[in-house]
Amino acid sequence: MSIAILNDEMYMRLALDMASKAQGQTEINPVVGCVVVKEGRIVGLGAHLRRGEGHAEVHALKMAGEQAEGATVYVTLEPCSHHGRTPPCCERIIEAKAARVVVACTDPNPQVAGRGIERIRQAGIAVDVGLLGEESMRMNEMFNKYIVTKLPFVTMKSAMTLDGKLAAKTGDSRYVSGPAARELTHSLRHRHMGIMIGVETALADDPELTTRLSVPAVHPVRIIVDSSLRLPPQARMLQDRTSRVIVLTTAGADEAKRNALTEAGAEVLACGAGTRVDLKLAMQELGVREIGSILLEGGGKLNGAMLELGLIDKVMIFVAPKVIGGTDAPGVFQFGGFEKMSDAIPLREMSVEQVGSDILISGYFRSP
Ligand code: AOF
Ligand code: ZN
Repeated sequence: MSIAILNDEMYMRLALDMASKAQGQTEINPVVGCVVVKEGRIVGLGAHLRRGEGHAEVHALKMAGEQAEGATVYVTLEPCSHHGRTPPCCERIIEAKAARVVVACTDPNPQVAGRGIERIRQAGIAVDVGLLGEESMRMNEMFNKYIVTKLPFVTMKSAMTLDGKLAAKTGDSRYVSGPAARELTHSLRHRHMGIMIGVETALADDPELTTRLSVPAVHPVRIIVDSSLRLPPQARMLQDRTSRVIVLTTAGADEAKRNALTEAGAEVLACGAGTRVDLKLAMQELGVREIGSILLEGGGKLNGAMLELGLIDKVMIFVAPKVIGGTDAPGVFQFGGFEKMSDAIPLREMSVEQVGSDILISGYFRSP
């Protein structure tokens, strides 16, 4: 094990580590970590663990008590300046008489947006901004989008063969990727507030769409795109009561089917009056219901429709080193497509890693 050098970066990394472990449990709130250091000793640690409960700085300063006076406060996000569910953290830091504050990145929340830092500086406390800022921003990419647009951040996760197929020509897809990739997928379910699939997948697999790991984890809200309400009220996801089920449909959907699904515990949401679900409107409706992030585990058609509408922020595609063939076997994105290669939608900020026996390609369709 390497010896960590005692410096600003080491303390900020500790704060970031604490924040990262809380990903998936703060709902639409960011993950934030805070470390208070006085005369070379850590005197306070804190993280924001749950929406509605204490912010990271409050926990860390409480632990530090009187030792916070003259201390350095490391925090992964700009201390808030607004009265939300908790009082402003910038005031708490000023009251504690800290000597210096090191902030990884500013808070994009329009209610904060630089005011927290400004307020602390006005009180005569030195503030340094930007240390490990990129990492902190990435960690809160879902929050960063939602807090500004009120639209969910959509991560599309898929697994394909070397020839780009989601399944065999028979529809069999158990399994494209190996156990390590599947384990990672369940961690992604824990980290997103919602999981979205199309009704075709729901009918073919009757999935539970829960988070299943070796330890207990948070289950996402299950969201099914179902224009003509073909989801049966007996579907497994409507039996287990582990988390909500939202069925996105159209205004013209059959009333009796709607009632049957509602009776079975689903929330049925009409999105648009056309024959297909208006996916843009659906994202707005889910945003209004405070679903700040969605893991899209769609079939090729739903992935294609979401992509064409520019509704996918991030992709994570596992490529399994095997070929299944089949001219009609479904591909990862099914849509009309473009005439020229120069019109192809580029993946930005791509990263590649090996996960078990598979390759994971991640990147963004829009600027993060
Ligand atoms: C901080 N430290 O640990 C967090 C912050 O509903 P509330 O009162 O919890 O406020 C949520 C907002 O506060 C959130 O949108 C973000 O701007 C900020 N989160 N700020 O100083 C923290 N979690
Ligand atoms: Zn705060």
